[in-house]
Amino acid sequence: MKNDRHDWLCWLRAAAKVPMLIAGLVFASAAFAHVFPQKQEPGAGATVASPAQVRVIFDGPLEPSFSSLTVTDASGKQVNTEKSVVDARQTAQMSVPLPLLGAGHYTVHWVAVASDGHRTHGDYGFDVK
Ligand SMILES: [Cu+2]
Repeated sequence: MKNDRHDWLCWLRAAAKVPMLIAGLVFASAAFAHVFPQKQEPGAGATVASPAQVRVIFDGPLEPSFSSLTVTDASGKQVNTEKSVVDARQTAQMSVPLPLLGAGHYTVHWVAVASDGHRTHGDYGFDVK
């Protein structure tokens, strides 16, 4: 009887670990599937002379057809006239060429679709002096 009870408790202890294990796996796979900016040029919050382009390097490869960068001025008007492109060789890198920008605050909106289809998005600002 004593042994039976011990086995039951061991089983219960082992079973209690299963949800934690599943949660850990889900978290790990979710973290792996989503890409986020690692480096931005110009940097977030930077004040620069009118940049020729905005370039964002992500922490994983991007799906070129669904990922994008758009740049808007302080009034919300889009200033990039050309579409952003994902670098064919470095697929974690995306850039958009810019026309000459006047002084002011600009916002970069990024949409990053990872190669497995997971989508993340965000924005950040920089200033042109
Ligand atoms: Cu996802």
